[in-house]
Amino acid sequence: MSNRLEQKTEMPESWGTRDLRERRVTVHGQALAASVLLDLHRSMQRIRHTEETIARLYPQQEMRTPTHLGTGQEAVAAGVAAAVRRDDALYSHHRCHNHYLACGGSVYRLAAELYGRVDGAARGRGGSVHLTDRDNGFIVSSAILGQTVAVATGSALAFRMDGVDRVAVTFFGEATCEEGVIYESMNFAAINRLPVIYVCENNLYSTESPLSVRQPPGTELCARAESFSVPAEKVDGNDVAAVYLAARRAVDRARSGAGPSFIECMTYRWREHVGPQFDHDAGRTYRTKEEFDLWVERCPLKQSAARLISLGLADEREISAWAAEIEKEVVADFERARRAPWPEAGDLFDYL
Ligand SMILES: Cc1ncc(C[n+]2csc(CCOP(=O)(O)OP(=O)(O)O)c2C)c(N)n1
Ligand SMILES: [Mg+2]
Repeated sequence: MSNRLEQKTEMPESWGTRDLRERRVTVHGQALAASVLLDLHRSMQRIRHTEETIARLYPQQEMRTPTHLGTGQEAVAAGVAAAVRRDDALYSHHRCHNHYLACGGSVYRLAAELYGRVDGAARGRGGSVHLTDRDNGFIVSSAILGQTVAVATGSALAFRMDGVDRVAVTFFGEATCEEGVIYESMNFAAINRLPVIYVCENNLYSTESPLSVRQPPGTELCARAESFSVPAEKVDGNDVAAVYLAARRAVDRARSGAGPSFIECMTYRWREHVGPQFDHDAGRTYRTKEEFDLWVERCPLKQSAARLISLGLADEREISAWAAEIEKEVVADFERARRAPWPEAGDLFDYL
């Protein structure tokens, strides 16, 4: 069975002609179908517009859940989710909307979860950090750092014991590399050649603490993974095609029985750690405006759009039209979710 992108059968008509989509292009020395780049871009647009809609509506105080937005980090989720199959198992952490959406999670069910409604991804009981969409392979996210690293490793062990060729993927922030559980997990996965992929989103900060106060100078997280004989790759986490290609290599390795991989994606969170504001608007100075501006300049969507244009796969007008179409759908989903019913009080103890 092919990966998520190659599995797709329907192609929206507004999204390039069949001839265009089937054209082969070369990116980072690899031949790819144009459809892959187009779909990766659309996936990031869907994430971006959903997160921006949350940021706009959050101050209305109707989403009563702490919310960690992933604006600026879309390429990691989109690139990795596209490289796996729908029957693989993906796990995430507190900054999970991007991963849930990239797996194909419904915007409406995410919005309903944030509003605490019964149609929410976790029936309105979990809030922003506890999403699930098993039909799309998004098993669960958890706010306890490192927890899903161990659980994903256990999933990979189950796949091995069942003799199936499924793979497990776990996303985590670089602060999880300061916890013991990841090293126990990688060690166990390496010894047992488990089909698990550790995806580290290195956005340089853990809440408001920079790497310099958390890791010794010269730390290379890939070297730590390699010390357990886990093949590791550091990629530009704002380049969606680079992430996709690295994830595909790791997935091929896992599925062929060659064991775990570690991918470190260098990226940056645009908004505050938790909540919709920008740090400098809130008067916080733990990051400089210059650093922020530099990373905004490296926007994953901007880079991807420039690539589509330079390869002749789309022009600016088309890309804006796709964005407008997606935004309209997202806004409609949020409006519908806001009007959805609350869970019944009598059901409170169900599903425990
Ligand atoms: C075991 C554990 N310790 C501490 C926390 C509190 N906490 C929540 S998010 C966070 C920062 C995590 O940083 P990182 O893993 O780099 O992810 P990012 O927020 O940058 O995406 C911390 C310390 C927690 N949720 N779980
Ligand atoms: Mg971080």
